[in-house]
Amino acid sequence: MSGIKTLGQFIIEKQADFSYAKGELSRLLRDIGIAAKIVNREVNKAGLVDILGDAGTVNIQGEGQKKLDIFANTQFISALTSGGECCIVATEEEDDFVPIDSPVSKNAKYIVCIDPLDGSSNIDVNVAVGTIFSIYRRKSVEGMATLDDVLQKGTEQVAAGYVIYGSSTMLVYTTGKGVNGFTLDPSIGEFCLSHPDMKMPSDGSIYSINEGNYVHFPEGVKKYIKYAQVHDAASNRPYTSRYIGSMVADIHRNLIKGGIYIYPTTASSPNGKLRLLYECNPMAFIIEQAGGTASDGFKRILDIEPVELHQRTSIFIGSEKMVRMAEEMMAKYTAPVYN
Ligand code: P6P
Repeated sequence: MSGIKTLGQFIIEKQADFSYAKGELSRLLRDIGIAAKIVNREVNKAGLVDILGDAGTVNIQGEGQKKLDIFANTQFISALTSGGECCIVATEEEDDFVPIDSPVSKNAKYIVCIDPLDGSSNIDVNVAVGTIFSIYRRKSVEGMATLDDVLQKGTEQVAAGYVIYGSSTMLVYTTGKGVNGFTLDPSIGEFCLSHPDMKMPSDGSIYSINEGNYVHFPEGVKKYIKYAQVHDAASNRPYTSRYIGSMVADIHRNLIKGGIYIYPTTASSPNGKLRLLYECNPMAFIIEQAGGTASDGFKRILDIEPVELHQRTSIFIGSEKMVRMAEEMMAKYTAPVYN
């Protein structure tokens, strides 16, 4: 194992960065890593076992749940329950938050918000999907944690990460001191440090947006798309359009190559489609820690005050210069609408 640094070794090593740390956050990250390996095993053999397709149920988002959505949700809640470091799980796949009411967990100090399997509609066609998670410290000091412990601004996150189940499986996370990426080595069953200190290029030439919704985009987004398509060699335009339909995969590629991912308001999603607590806040924390930026077109994502569990928001996230240009066009052509 010379030269290999596993996720577990890295977490323990970095624990020393936090004088208050007594190991709970380290164990919580370990628990998430274990569940991710179990989900990875099922994602990788989807098609060989009866885990593809629809579960025949609909989540609170009104989205048909895939069998793997349910499986992933169950695995992460189970790992967090048995790990004992989390007192509440807020997940895309449950209508309400899930109190972890075991003798050990109910006094645990951490809250986890999670999208267990983002982009799962891509599973049946073998396209990369992901898990997104966000970790907060509970605000209440005793008794059962409540929704008030969950509804915290993104600036309050103590950690955030994602797992991308793609050509290889990676776990990328931050605890507020930079971003590090770990690639799963199936031969030893460990996530191994492969992308230390990840930095997002300050500019890029990839834009990721579902242009099928163009007609209903805010005027500022339409102007940005046309800006991206102008031929101007000096500014490396026209940009390249890359949209996978899996937020984790699109943002992971843009984190490495530079780029911008935009999911604005549309006719079917007048408040934006992506969820603040377990998609936008964690991805915004990670991208900011890597040197990028994330807003709703007007306001920093991490400063948005959550008022409900499955609250949605527009998101403009990626390379600083690209997001700023898109924000300039939103300011010039689109008035902010906050319901
Ligand atoms: P659309 C997947 O459902 C997701 O939440 C993101 O991962 C993805 O980027 C987006 O929605 C795709 O949405 O409307 O373009 O299919």
